[in-house]
Amino acid sequence: MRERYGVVGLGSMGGNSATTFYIKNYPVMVANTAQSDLDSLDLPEDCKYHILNGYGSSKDRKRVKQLLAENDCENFDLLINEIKERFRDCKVIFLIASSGGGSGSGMLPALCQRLINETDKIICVVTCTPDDNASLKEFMNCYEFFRELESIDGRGATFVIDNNKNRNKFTLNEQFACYLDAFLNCETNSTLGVVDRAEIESVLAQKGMCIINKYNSETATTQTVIEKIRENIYAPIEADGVVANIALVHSNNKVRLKEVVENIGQPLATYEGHELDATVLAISGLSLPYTKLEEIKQKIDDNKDVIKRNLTATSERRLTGSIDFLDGITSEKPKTDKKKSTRDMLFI
Ligand SMILES: Nc1nc2c(ncn2[C@@H]2O[C@H](COP(=O)(O)OP(=O)(O)OP(=O)(O)O)[C@@H](O)[C@H]2O)c(=O)[nH]1
Ligand SMILES: [Mg+2]
Repeated sequence: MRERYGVVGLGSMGGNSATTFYIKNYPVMVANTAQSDLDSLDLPEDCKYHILNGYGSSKDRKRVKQLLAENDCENFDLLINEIKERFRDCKVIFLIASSGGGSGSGMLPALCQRLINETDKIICVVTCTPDDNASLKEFMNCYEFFRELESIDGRGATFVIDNNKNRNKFTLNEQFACYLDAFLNCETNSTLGVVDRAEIESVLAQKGMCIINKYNSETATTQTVIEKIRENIYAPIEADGVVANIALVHSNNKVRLKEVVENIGQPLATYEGHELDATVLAISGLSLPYTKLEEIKQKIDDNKDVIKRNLTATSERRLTGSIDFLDGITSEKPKTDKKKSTRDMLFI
């Protein structure tokens, strides 16, 4: 089963998270511009991919894009081919990177776009938003990251871990891996009903934000399940009632799907399974965390003068013009032009 699900970790956060999936026996590859970051990971060398001529991006998303664009996108092509080759038997690829860093954040949307164009796999994204103590640069990176991601058509589920939810980032990685692994393994053979492989994958194929929680069978009740929809490791979900799929797999008879649905909003589809050793709830097709991103935008706006001064000092002026993008964000974007040039896909 696990061979169906490939994990690509980009940058430091991606590398750390991918390691937790490696331990759970998923096929894993990690890529980074910094060899030292790769060296720090407890993974076999053949899982590690160093981007040629890279030595870190120091929180500069543009730097990794330029590196991928050099020589007619040579590095970009090499990296994409490596991913396609390694995960050729996978049905779903999870791309993991922080939104606030340079390397992972700069690469992920571009790789997502190309994998959608060039494969028929479901491409899911796992990212994290910076905690409140992060630097302005991280908030700007985060905003740009979501702007690019949002414009990509045909992508699968996006998981957004909120780094404010735990001071220990490794705990967040482990919790997420535990929840996703539980969902990927939630196909039972109960006569009461199952969530089958096709249903699991249609939850993952859904564009928009996705959350997965796991509850042990002793404590899972309608109330605890509902509480954890909002108090968990993820960015806060929007209060707009937008939702596409709800999958609930029971381990006891104490959770009522109807009440869970009433709490979130009416989805297009619900799936219900039984007799798992833990209760698992997956919700996909949620809105991206626009309220959270709006707060981040506010933080950037409040510091505009500082940012402008710093950008002028380094004669880098692009970002001041491109930060207004969240306005009117709810409207559906036109279909991505599949004939875009490879370089365009780097969002340069
Ligand atoms: N949840 C989680 N967040 C992490 C982890 N490692 C780093 N972060 C967060 O990610 C952001 C920094 O991004 P990194 O992933 O370190 O950056 P990178 O992709 O390696 O890019 P550069 O080092 O800037 O080239 C910060 O907000 C960190 O708090 C991790 O293992 N888990
Ligand atoms: Mg790094």
